[in-house]
Amino acid sequence: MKILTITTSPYTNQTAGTSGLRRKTKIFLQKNYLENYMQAIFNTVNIKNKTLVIGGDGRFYNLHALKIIVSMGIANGAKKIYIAKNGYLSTPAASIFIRKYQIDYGVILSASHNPAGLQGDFGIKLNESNGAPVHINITNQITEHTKSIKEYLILDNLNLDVSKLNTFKVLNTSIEVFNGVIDYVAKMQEIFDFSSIKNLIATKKLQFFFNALHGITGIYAYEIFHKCFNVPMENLFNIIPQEDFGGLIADPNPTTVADFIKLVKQQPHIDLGFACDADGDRNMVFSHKYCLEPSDSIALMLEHASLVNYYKNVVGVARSKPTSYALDIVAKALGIPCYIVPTGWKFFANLLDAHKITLCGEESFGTGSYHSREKDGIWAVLYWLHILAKSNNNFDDILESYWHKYGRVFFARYDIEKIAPSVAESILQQLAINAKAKLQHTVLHNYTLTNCQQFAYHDSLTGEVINNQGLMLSFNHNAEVFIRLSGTSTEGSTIRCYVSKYSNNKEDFSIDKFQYLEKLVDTIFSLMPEVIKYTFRV
Ligand code: VG1
Ligand code: CO
Repeated sequence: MKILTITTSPYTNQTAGTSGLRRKTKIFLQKNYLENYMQAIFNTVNIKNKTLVIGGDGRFYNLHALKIIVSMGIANGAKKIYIAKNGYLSTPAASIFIRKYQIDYGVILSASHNPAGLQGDFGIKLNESNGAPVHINITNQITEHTKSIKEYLILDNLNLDVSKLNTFKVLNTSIEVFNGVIDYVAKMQEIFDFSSIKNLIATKKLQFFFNALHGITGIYAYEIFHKCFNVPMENLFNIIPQEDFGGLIADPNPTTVADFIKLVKQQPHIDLGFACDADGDRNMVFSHKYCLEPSDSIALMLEHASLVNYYKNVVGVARSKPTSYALDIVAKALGIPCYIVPTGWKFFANLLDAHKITLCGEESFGTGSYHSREKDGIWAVLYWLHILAKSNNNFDDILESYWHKYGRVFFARYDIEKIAPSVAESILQQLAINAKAKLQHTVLHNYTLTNCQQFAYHDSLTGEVINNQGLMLSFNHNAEVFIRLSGTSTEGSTIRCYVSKYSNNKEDFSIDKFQYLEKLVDTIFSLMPEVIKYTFRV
């Protein structure tokens, strides 16, 4: 077996976004595109004598990419490479595995909730030894390396079968094909009371449908929901991972899984529906009556944390800036600090490492905790099942009594997609100018703009200041809007517009959120009239 040094030339578009390098699959299929990026990673983090774990969400190109990366890892002198069987490893399971076995780096092959297949997207995420996405400084160094890359190292003709558990050695590198489910399930058993949940289901106090949308969570759902809790197979949907997610959009939100929500509503014996995204770090929870707002989910997890032994002592909580301030309200009532960070899980990871927080979440259907350094979809489902097993109330009662106690923060996100990047920039610049001109004036519908400023994050741990993370607009009537550019889109730019308004009037609680927010949405869009033609609500 020979190590080859292959001459290459740089690509100019290898800058990672919110969560790794995400591009159209066809871009990744260009000559040496993947190899260049991986060598830039290995040049930055120097994998020689280090350990690496690799796996992904099962999308198209995963196995091919996995073989290239393992061949390059060996050629670059890795001490040991752990490969998930069939290449199947969820993002949170990767994080838990890295932490458990003190592995130096993790490569996760996924573009998360983005569509898969030849016409879809592919992506690479790099995590470090704490299990979290690598620090921005490392990502920036990798990008710098991609600009001047001239050659890469690769082992010629590696014979690799990842369909069976196995250990063997290639040159100086040990290879272990491992089961990507076992350690994850063990972690969940450590946190949650499996026998209470099993009993909840056996006594028919709660029946649910779960939808893996043909992403990676099916393999975890089968092991936990079916094998540990005896949930019938017919309650588990799309649990076989498929390269194109069976044509589904593996991004659970009320719009994309509308058919699944309809299906659950047609079954009187089914109480709840759950779904996860392709790489298993997002979750969605709904009943016949309500779709749980992720901003409420994290607030409720905090409120009921005392029901979970593992979370008896919550030291603090955190949310991303776009997420509604429902969490702040509960944290304040409990006397617990609440941190507000920019979008992207790496910011939570720093706070988790420093033991400043125990639970954290974002509006984009992601919640997580100290147990991992990534958000965790199946964990969130289990958290809800555990709460329901330990409490005397059903899901709707829990949600309604929480609104009655604290008030409800109505929240919605509007995505303005596929805009030419220069147009998106100019829309945001113009918005800032329009907003400044309207400051302290009524904009529309009795909404007065009371404050407008860029969100800057002051990292209390490192002293770093990260500027320009989005535009914050405050209005009277307890209304807020936050606007930023997405860092995960692969087709033009996406502007995300997050709208929220608080009410403690009980009569309001049952109103549809889009109806409740309609006038506020009109108001904000009157400050950026160009976007109306693109808008998509989540
Ligand atoms: C989106 C979400 C963000 C999330 C990120 C990664 O980023 O808004 O909350 O952390 O995706 O999630 P952006 O930059 O497009 O808004 V995932 O499930 O891709 O790993
Ligand atoms: Co994801």
